[in-house]
Amino acid sequence: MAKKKMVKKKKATAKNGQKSSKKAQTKKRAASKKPTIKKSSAKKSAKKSTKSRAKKEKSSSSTKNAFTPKVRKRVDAKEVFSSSPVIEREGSQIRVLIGKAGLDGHDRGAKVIARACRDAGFEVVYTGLHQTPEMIVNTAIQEDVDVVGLSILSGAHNYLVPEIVKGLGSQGVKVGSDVLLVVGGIIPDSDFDTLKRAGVSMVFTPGTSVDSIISYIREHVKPKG
Ligand code: B12
Repeated sequence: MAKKKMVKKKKATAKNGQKSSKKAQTKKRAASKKPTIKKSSAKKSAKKSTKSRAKKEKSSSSTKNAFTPKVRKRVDAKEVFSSSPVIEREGSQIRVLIGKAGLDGHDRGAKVIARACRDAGFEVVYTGLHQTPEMIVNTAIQEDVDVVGLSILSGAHNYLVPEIVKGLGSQGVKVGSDVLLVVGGIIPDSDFDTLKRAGVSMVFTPGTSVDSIISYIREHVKPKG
């Protein structure tokens, strides 16, 4: 039995030896077959990958720069409308029209300003919602107001304001000398210049204190003489 085992062991080692020698041979062959080119290509590819990574990083950093939002400085309405005119009024009280032109229903601001003007002792005419430019022009002329105040939150100011200015002009009322035109509501500062050129004296955006609006009107509508 012991002999048999020994024989088996010997056979096994012989097999193992064969195997190991085969392995060694294939390794050797592989090593001999593994040409230096492969090694160098590996190096090259490594170099390539580092280069491409650097490129990617560069491009990603450049794209980052391209898409980083630029913080734009907000324009102060007081700076743009610094040279506002002063209107001379005939009556004893300042007469103000609060107009809500357009199709939207944002009337809260208009109502707040109308009430504040009334509390300040002004005579106030509030048009109510959904007025056309023509309706506002007619009311302003009929009521002989000193101030035309428009509340616009719909985004249609660049259409509505010039229409109203044109309508008043066609009836002989000059904006900036016969009446003071002020606008309140959602007005992007990029539109301030356009509105100024149209004849608007001042723009009041959300958050403006009611007191500062009243003071502005008082300072820009003075009794005649
Ligand atoms: C309340 C509100 C509503 C209410 C309106 C209630 C009402 N009866 O007024 C409801 C829920 C009905 C509403 C509906 C809609 N709304 Co809305 N709404 C608002 C919100 C949140 C506040 C407006 C408000 O009342 N502010 C309080 C008042 C006191 O402030 P104010 O009006 O700005 O007034 C101040 C100044 O602007 C200035 N002022 C205003 N008017 C005047 C006039 C004069 C003469 C002067 C001197 C000064 C002055 O003085 C005031 C005091 O500081 C604004 C967002 C915002 N932060 O402004 C959106 C906003 C106005 N709504 C908007 C939109 C899109 C709508 C809808 C179209 C939404 C929809 N898809 O349905 C609808 C339209 C419905 C309709 N039929 O019109 C947009 C408008 C976008 C634009 N212009 O490009 C806004 C800006 C929201 C947004 N960021 O997108 N809305």
